[in-house]
Amino acid sequence: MARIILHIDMDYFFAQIEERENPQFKGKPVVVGADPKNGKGRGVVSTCNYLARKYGIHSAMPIYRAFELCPQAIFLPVNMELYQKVSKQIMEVLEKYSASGKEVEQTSLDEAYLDLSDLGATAQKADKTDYWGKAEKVAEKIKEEIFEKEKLTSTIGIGPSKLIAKMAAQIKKPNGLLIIKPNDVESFLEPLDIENLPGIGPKTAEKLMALGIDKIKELKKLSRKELQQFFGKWGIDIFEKARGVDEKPVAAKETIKSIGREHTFEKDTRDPEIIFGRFEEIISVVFQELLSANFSFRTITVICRFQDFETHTKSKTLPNQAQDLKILRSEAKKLLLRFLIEKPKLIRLLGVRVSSLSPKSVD
Ligand code: TTP
Ligand code: MG
Ligand code: MG
Repeated sequence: MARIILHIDMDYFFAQIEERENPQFKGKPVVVGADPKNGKGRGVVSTCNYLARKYGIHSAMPIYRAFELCPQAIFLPVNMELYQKVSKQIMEVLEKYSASGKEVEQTSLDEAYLDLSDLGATAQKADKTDYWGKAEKVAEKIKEEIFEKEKLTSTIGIGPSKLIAKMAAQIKKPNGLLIIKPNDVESFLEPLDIENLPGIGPKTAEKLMALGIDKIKELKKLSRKELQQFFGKWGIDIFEKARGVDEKPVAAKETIKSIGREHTFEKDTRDPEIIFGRFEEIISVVFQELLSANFSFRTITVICRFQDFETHTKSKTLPNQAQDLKILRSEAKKLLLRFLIEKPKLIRLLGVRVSSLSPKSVD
């Protein structure tokens, strides 16, 4: 029987919380991130509201650029403590909707998957009516409850896999809800742009466009072998995703094996300021997620993909469990430095992962 997977992602999360806290911002462009310092600021945009997006502002854009595009926007610093608290409260709502409280997989501060397959099992026994319709009702209730409790809007996608659920949510933003049943997967995917497929970023898209491929329908004309020749093992992943194939289970908190974050640079780079600036951000996001999940780690892994897609990882395992940002930062940096020294190539993607996790005991 098909699984029923729900994906929820909060709308313009940090910025929406700021709007809620400051009703006077309603109707104005709001940008959360580094201080723009009148156009001289360093650092990047964390996120912005949809009004600011109309000016072309988006996450990860240099803050000075956001200032150029819309100097009259309201620029705010990141209040991570508040966003974490709200995130926790939202996850608590979601847990109520999972049969055992265990089927919730939180994948970032504002994002989670919920496995609702149980609904199918019980619905089938009781009546043969549409259990996808029941899932839709659950989604409506979740959106309503979060809105009532937190005064925040969210978008939900439901599908037979994590991939389809996430894509459904992504294209219905903001404040949307979209259900893709197993029989509709093909017609949902085919007309979409290749860039809608998670994992296909601007660079991969560019290569595919050069072959005249811009829609998923066309991407499906490439064989598994051809894609593998172009992109290596990753090509097989693309082949399967283009057909909606994704067997990954929803992994509840207890089974989380690692917490990690990756970033693909807009342009391949060796610029130490860009590399270390971004690296620092990745580390702090990973650490924040570790804290929200209240885990300690023992192993630190740094992932580095070079210009030519060659991808390497380096790991360090500590003698003891730790939940310490300084340790994470210094060990991760040592690993990164080794990459920089060993390979003189431009860097395309950087990632940091912590693993050998264990729940942090209260002390
Ligand atoms: P997203 O869910 O990617 O973005 P969003 O919630 O702001 O907007 P939407 O989902 O409506 O498109 O990220 C969630 C939060 O994570 C976001 O509010 C801020 C933070 N974030 C960063 O700090 N840097 C980033 O590059 C991204 C993508 C997100
Ligand atoms: Mg979001
Ligand atoms: Mg998100």
